[in-house]
Amino acid sequence: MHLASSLLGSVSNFGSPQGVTKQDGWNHLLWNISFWFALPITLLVVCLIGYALFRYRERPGKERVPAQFQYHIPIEAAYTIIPLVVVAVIFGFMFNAENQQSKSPAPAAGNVLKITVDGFQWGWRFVYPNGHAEVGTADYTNINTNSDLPVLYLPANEPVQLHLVSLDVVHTFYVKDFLYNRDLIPGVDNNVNFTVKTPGIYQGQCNNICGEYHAYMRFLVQVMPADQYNQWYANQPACSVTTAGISGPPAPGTCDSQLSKGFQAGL
Ligand SMILES: [Cu+2]
Repeated sequence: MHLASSLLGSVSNFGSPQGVTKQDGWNHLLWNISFWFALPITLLVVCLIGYALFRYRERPGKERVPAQFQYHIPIEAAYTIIPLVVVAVIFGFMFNAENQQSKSPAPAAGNVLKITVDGFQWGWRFVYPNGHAEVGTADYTNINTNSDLPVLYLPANEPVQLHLVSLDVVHTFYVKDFLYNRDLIPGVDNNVNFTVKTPGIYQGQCNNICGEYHAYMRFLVQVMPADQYNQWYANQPACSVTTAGISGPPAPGTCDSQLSKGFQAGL
């Protein structure tokens, strides 16, 4: 029953997750628009291939060289201009979706929760405003368990800003249900702003091949109602560290180093 309903859900979204943030509507729209462009083009191409395969199949006793044409200007113009227009239109929607998604929360949104996300080979560290850190390194022996992944705890229905910092190579913060990802690039300040509407546990992962154990660079996002989140946060002492994973935690830094970019993973 659950499988059937989730299958139905993904069919009605053309295979996309539903999305759980306030900002993902633009990406959802982009996905749907791309689908409606792709559908007729796919049908046209498949039908033409099918027609050519059938109409010009080899038949015994019918050996002939097909008629030879070249320089058919109207056809060449059409198959150049139409794809350019399609790509330009989709690019416009993509440009808009990215701009909308990247907009910072309006100043009126008040106190935005700011969390620093450090990515390193191969794990994550989430640092909260009081210096509390959730750190996890890959469990190189088991890719199938979620029980020892680092967890990013977030309040639902409150604006959140993640400051994405790479401690070594390029990584990508990707949560499928947010319909979004953004790179962590050494030396580049990347921020991502969103408000998650639906409490729940979501899977995240690095989405950029970043070395031998890239595939193990996973994390969880646990989104809680605001009061539950506040209770959790109140129980995290300033500068405390919670670790996950089995390959040993990064060397504990001072609170200042935890809050700075210079933190070394120490693996
Ligand atoms: Cu990575």
